[in-house]
Amino acid sequence: MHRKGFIFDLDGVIVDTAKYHYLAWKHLADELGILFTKEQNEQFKGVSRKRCLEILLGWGELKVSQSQFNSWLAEKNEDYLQYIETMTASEILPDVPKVLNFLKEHNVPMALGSASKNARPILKKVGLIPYFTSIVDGTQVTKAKPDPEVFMIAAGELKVMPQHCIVFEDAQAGIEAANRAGMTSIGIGKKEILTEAQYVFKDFTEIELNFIKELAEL
Ligand code: B16
Ligand code: MG
Repeated sequence: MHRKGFIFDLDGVIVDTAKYHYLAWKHLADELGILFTKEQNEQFKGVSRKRCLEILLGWGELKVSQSQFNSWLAEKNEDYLQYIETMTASEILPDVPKVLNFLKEHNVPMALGSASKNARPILKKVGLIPYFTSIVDGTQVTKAKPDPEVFMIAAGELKVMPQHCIVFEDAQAGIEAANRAGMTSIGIGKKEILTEAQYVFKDFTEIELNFIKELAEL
């Protein structure tokens, strides 16, 4: 059994579904007459669907019944599902397969640690299910990032100690979750935003396999 384990966030790390989340939230926001910009969408990254709607309604200063809330939540998701319906492997972010294949070839266990309840269907669409020993998604997690729960469950399923896990994340909340779990945190995105990450790369094209090899202690 390998000592090290790798955990990947989904949206913004493996695939760019943030653009689809944005379009679906924008559609609902327009319908409700609430201003919603791409900058505001940044605050939704890594945040659960329910929490996103609470934030959106807060911006619009709207107070609604539970049943209305649930119906908007469902509407947003149905819209989002239409976008992801047409996803293919071509939407896997550049050089992600390079890293996944390398780790797979060396039998290093990998997990998915995502806040999304749609993580499994997305992984299926892009053909990446076979890479992961464990898939932990929004359906299994009770405490959202920055709580470390999602990554702790993943480490447990990989049977790797948290301090021997390496997490790839694009959201501030996700980096905080990884740090709180005592894991190595690797930010994918902007250094100015992911200030708490131990390492930051713009994307996977900047990551050399030698670096992965070192992290995996191969
Ligand atoms: P869903 P990640 C997160 O996925 C997204 O970053 C976030 O924008 C989204 O609201 C959340 O999943 C919930 O997604 O509505 O599909 O359950 O980045 O943790 O992979
Ligand atoms: Mg993400």
